[in-house]
Amino acid sequence: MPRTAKVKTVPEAAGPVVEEKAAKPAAAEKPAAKKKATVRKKAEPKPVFRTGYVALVGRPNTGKSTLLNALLGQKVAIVSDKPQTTRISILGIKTTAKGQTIFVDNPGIHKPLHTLNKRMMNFVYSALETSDVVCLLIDATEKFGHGDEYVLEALRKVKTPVFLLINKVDIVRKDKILPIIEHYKGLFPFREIIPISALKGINLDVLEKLLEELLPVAPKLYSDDEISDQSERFLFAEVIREKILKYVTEELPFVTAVYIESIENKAQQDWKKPEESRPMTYIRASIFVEKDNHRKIIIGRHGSLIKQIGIEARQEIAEYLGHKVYLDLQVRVREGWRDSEDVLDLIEGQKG
Ligand SMILES: Nc1nc2c(ncn2[C@@H]2O[C@H](COP(=O)(O)OP(=O)(O)OP(=O)(O)O)[C@@H](O)[C@H]2O)c(=O)[nH]1
Ligand SMILES: [Mg+2]
Repeated sequence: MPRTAKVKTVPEAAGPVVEEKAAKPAAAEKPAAKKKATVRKKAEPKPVFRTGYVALVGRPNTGKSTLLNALLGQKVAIVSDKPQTTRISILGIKTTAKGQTIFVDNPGIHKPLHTLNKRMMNFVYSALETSDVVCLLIDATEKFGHGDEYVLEALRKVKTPVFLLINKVDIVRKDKILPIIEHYKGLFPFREIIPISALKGINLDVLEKLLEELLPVAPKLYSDDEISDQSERFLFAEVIREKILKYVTEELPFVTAVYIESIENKAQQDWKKPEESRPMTYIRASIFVEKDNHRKIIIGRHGSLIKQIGIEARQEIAEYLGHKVYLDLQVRVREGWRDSEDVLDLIEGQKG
């Protein structure tokens, strides 16, 4: 009697499945040790890949752009201590073996007075509508006020999960955090409430893990080396604006815009070794302000401020490009540019 094939099944956790091949009739019986056995690899669950959009929203100055940079481990968005720094939403793309999280850094939510601000708010509303998860950032050092009510109102229509991120916990006493959590719990059905510090990297690993779990199973939308959706031209304009914001106060941060007129890559001749030439980028940029006294402030005494802004912006752009940069800055008065669709189109158009 031929022996029938015998398939030994073992519980998955016990190890690989061993399948014996059909044995030959008894006449040709061989010692058991010589029987051929095929060892199959244990069936592993197919890894799931998750891809989705996470909107970072909140009042101005709550640390959205700082968080974006911290999550990516690289500066893609400019940061300043003045409100309304971010004017156009930008993407920060993080790709790992498990998924691709596309963070959307947005302008701060505020009541818009100019066309510029209305456009800024449109970026926020469209991010709220299209994201898979929304992260609302609040500043743990600030008291709850009308601005926060306005933000929560904007979130009422959101159908996706909303996380509350209580930022800047590195500079508040621990006993201040629990009352904030309790207060916000009563105001909105947040999916998660996480105290974080974007600046010091506190709890960002927890945040990332919870976010990734909520993203839909989907293939990546951007290649592994893509980290942002902004053009170099826009990035350079933003770097210049960041340096301006560092030095100006009052209405100046709000009335300043930067437009890159041209970027030219040229080779610079080395007079000692004329056969060798080094790359050099020439950037011409216009700084728009609304009044002549704004122009005077940005230029500074004997041109000292514009010089300092130029030095810092040039250094950062040169570091980014990895070669020398020549930066030509001109301050121009464009009265009422914040309500000029043409100027706003020009500035937005730089993003590419
Ligand atoms: N101490 C502390 N400061 C922070 C933290 N996160 C951000 N900041 C500071 O808060 C200020 C505002 O940061 P931004 O990242 O520009 O804030 P934002 O929300 O993007 O602001 P807008 O673009 O104007 O809406 C900067 O001075 C940051 O250095 C934090 O976790 N701790
Ligand atoms: Mg910002």
